[in-house]
Amino acid sequence: MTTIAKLDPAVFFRRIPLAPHQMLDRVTRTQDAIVLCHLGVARLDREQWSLTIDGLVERPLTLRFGDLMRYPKTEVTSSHQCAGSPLAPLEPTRRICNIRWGGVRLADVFADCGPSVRAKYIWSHGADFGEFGGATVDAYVKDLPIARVEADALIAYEMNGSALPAEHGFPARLVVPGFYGTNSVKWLTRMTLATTRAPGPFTTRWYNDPVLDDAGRDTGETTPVWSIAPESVIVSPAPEEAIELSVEREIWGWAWADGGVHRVDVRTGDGDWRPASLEPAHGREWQRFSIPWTPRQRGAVVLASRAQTKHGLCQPISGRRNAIHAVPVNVV
Ligand SMILES: Nc1nc2c(c(=O)[nH]1)N[C@H]1C(S)=C(S)[C@@H](COP(=O)(O)O)O[C@H]1N2
Ligand SMILES: [Mo]
Repeated sequence: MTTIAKLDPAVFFRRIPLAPHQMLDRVTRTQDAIVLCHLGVARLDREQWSLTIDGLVERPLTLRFGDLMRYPKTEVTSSHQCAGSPLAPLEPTRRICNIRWGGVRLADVFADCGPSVRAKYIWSHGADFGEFGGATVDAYVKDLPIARVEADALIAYEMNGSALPAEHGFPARLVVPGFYGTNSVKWLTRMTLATTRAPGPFTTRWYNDPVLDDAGRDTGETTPVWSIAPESVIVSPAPEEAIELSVEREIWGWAWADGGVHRVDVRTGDGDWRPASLEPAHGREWQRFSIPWTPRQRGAVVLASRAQTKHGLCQPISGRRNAIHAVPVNVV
C-alpha cells in the first residue's frame, strides 16, 4: 500500500542559513529555516500519501491526506532546534529557528484509535530510507514518550501558513514542540504504539547523551535527546562589531527551553552576570531578552548570555550543545 518514496537527493542534505546575528525575525521565514535530512529528501505525492497508526491501539487506523482535514486545525509557534550532528552530540551549533506550524493535534487523532494503557512510546516512521554514518535503514524512525501526546504534539501539514516544502516533510510530519528537531519525523507514514523504546540506530546508537554527575564526570548512563535544554543566543551586537565608547546600546537575543525560560543573565567582559529583561514565555515560542550596555573602556570585549529555567536548569560554560554563547566585539 505504501509506495516506496523517491529520494532527491538520496544522500544527507542540510541547510543552515542563519548565524545568530542574522536571526532578526521573531518568526523565521521558511527560506531561512534550518533543514536537516539524514538520508535525503523524500518526494511524496499528497494523493498517494497515507499514515497508519497501529500497535497497541484498539482500532488501527489509516488516514489519507483528506482525512486529516476532518480534525480541527491547530497552530503552534515553536522554537525548532537541531541538536547538531549525532556524531558530535555535545558540540554547540546554534541551529535554531522559530516556526509557525499548522496541523492537527496528535491527541485528537489518537482519540479515534483507542491507545492501550500499556502503550508507553510511539515509534514514528518517515518515508525516507538508506544509509547514514555506516548504518542502513528501511526508514528514519524516532520514538516519543506517549505522555507527550497530551502536550501540543502535532501532525503538521503547514509551515508558516503554507504547505510544507518537500525538504520539511511534505505532505505531513510530526512536530513535537519543546523537543529537539530530530524527534519531529518528516514524511510521516506510520506510528506504532509500543511498550519499549524503538529499535534502530536513530534511537539506540545516536541521539542518546551521556549523563554527567555534578562534577561533570561521565556516569556511563545515557538519556534520550528529547527535551530542549535552556539556551540563548546574542543576536546583537554581531561578532567583531565596532561598538562606540560611552554610548548606551542594547544587547539583545533569543532564549528558549522546553517549558520556557525563566531568566536570562548577560555578562560583558569579565564583569558580573546581570539580569536581562526577558519577555514572558508565550506558548512554545522563543523569548526575546535585552539589556542596556554603556561600554566605559576601549578594546576587545566578550559578551555572553545565559538562560535558566524555572527549575534552575542553567546553560553550562562548555562541554554541552547548549553551552553559553559568547560574542567578541571591539569597543572603539
Ligand atoms: N524522516 C525524517 N525526519 C527527520 C529527519 C530525517 O532525517 N528524516 N531529520 C530530523 C532532524 S535531525 C531535524 S533537526 C529535523 C529538521 O527539520 P527541518 O528540516 O524541517 O527543519 O527533522 C527531523 N526529522
Ligand atoms: Mo537535527
